[in-house]
Amino acid sequence: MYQEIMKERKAQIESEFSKIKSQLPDGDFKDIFMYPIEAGGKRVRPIILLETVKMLGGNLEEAMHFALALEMIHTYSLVHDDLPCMDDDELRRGKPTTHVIFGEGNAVLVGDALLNYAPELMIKGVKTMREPLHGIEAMETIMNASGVHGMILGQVYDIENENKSLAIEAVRKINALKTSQLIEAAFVAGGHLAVCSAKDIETLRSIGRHLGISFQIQDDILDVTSDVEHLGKPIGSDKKNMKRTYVDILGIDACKSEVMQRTEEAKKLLGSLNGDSAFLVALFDYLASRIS
Ligand code: GRG
Repeated sequence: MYQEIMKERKAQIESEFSKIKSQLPDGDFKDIFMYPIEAGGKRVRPIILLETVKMLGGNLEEAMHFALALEMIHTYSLVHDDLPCMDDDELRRGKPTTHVIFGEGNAVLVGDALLNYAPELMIKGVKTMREPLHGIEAMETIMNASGVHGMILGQVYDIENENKSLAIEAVRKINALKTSQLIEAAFVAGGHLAVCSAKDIETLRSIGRHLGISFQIQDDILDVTSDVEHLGKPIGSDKKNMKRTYVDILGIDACKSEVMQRTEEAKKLLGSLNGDSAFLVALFDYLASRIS
């Protein structure tokens, strides 16, 4: 059941991206722009947003604009993060990175274009909504989470601290911004779109925080235990980029146990919300044991 819904949601998201592609101006940039999106990815953030909306009884058609926008912002961050001036990585989502195929200039522009397309898409969504204010709140959530108070700030701290021997608190602070913010935004934006109460929004934020932190811890674990075929990106990249990780500081066993604890806490909080949470519970379990 979980696998089927996951497959169905991914297929829906891919099909919406194909529609977007068909509306782009003809020319080489159309394929360049779509390259990192079409390279694949788990689509975790848009699926969380859509399934949160579904669980809380919101409108899935309206939510799709926001889900696609979130995936575009996430994808831009990966394209820019892989650039030679940042992490300088050559493989992502199992394919050569955008700058490797199309050059650095194009990779910068693809990232810029994805980041610009996201609010264009959300504004289009808001205009069709019966209750546009909730759409604006969802959009505000996503844009704040990815900006100077969120993911970009996390990336700034990450660059500042490369090559430094950080304490666990600093690693937590960087990752709470760099990774957790977009995952939290998926839950909170979903909550706004489903018009839920302020109390439920805070519960969704806490769920997102637990899941976002455990997502990054799991990423750090996989960076030392997995392989390039499963991950679709080089392993050991944190060491190459001289970054302190949860695994360096806490060790693998403590990391695994924190992933489990946070996943259980997120499931407990989910249970306090109204609606059928079966799919999200299964998704949380998958994320805690993912191998890619
Ligand atoms: C360049 C502004 C800017 C930000 C970059 C997100 C990020 C900040 C860098 C990407 C590198 C990294 C390890 C980020 C941590 C978040 C993370 C684990 C991203 C990978 O997300 P997945 O596993 O990737 O969902 P797919 O490919 O499945 O979408």
